Amino acid sequence: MKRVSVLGLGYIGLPTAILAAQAGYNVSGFDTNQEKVKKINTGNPTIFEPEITERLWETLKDNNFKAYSDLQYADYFVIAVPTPFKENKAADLSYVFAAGEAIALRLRPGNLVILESTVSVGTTEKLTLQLEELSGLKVGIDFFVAHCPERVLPGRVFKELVANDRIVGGICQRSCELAQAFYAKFVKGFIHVCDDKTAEMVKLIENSSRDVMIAFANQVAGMCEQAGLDPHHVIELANKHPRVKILKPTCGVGGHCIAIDPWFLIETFPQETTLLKAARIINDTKPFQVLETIYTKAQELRNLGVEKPHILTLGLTYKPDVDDIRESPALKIAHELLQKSSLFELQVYDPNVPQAAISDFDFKSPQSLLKGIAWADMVVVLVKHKEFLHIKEEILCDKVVIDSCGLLYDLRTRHTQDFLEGAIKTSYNLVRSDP
Ligand code: SAJ
Repeated sequence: MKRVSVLGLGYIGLPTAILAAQAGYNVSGFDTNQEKVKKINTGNPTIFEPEITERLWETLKDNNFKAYSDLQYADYFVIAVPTPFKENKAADLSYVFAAGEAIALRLRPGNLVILESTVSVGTTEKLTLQLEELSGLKVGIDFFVAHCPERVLPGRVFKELVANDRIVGGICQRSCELAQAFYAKFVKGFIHVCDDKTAEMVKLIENSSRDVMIAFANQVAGMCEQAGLDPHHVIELANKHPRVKILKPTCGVGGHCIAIDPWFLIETFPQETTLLKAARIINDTKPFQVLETIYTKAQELRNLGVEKPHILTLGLTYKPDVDDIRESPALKIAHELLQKSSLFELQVYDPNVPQAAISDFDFKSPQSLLKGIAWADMVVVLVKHKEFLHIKEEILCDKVVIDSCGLLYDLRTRHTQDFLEGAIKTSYNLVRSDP
């Protein structure tokens, strides 16, 4: 049985390790966080992702997977460590090279090293040089390297790890073949082969293109608001055109990918990335625009005699239906509001985020969504979690509602559909009961 060692047991590394184990590899996971290693080995996945707990339990029970705080020997090393940016937005690749250092000490002839983390163009080559220097082995002869960027969407990881096409960027032809064979055991999507730099560029432009498209949606929202139009309705109608697919405006772009990866390109290609930079600025400004609207509406309430308006914000995560609050614009907005406690009372509600995850903040939360809404003068929808789609619009009618992500539009559309379906059913009954 081939051995796989996955470096970094986070949102990508752990599901990849579990899936590889379920596909028949003997997998060891490596993470520098000993607490995490302990938890994973006792069946606590430490992250929220559909199916993860059951799958982790199964692999532990079958002895196909175990986490370690020291790197194990393997046939395949898969690097899935974070690649954040520094204060000055330059890529911080230190975790990748720390992983390279650890692998070099365990590298054996025939091994394949796969870099899954998102990196600047040219990093796979630098990693290869580091491995050669530290191990004394020769790439293409003794060992092999490929960049195979992950492309899964948090919340759908186990589906997308299997179904999505993969890009395999080998440092040489043999590296491509080996990496292709490695993924073929669990990937049903097509595995496209190219060189390492092409794979790096592909990954970075995927996320940058999404950032640019979201910036466009956010600018559409700004124009519609000025014109007194509903941006969600306008976008839905524009998308009826066969070649238009505008994304959705929200309270900003968060997470650890879309808001970061364009900077890797801006750093490397400063002259060719003016559009990317503009998109970054538009999307980073969005939470402040939402805050401005909140302040204006709170002042209007004060003018009406509501001395300290009660504000309830809905959602803290970086996007709907996940528990992840990293780089979350919603959290940023709630945190800013918390600093203004002399101006209003704040409560925050997010069904997906456990209290422990936000213990650093002094947030107050209502006992339930309905109690929170009943308490509030103003409801600010920051994230459109599934749970909020069950809100009855009537209970919001005496509140100021600031809706940054189109919840109200969805509620109305659903009500209209219910109404139409009801009307169709009624007329059907009438026809049937007509003698
Ligand atoms: N967002 C909007 N409007 C939209 C869609 C998203 O404002 O119409 C916001 C979300 O609210 C969130 C941010 O963008 O704050 C990012 O969310 P996302 O769902 O677009 O993407 P991520 O960051 O969860 O995952 C992305 C995905 N990349 C692409 O869709 C091109 C995923 O496939 C990548 O694997 C992942 O980045 C990654 O790890 O790079």
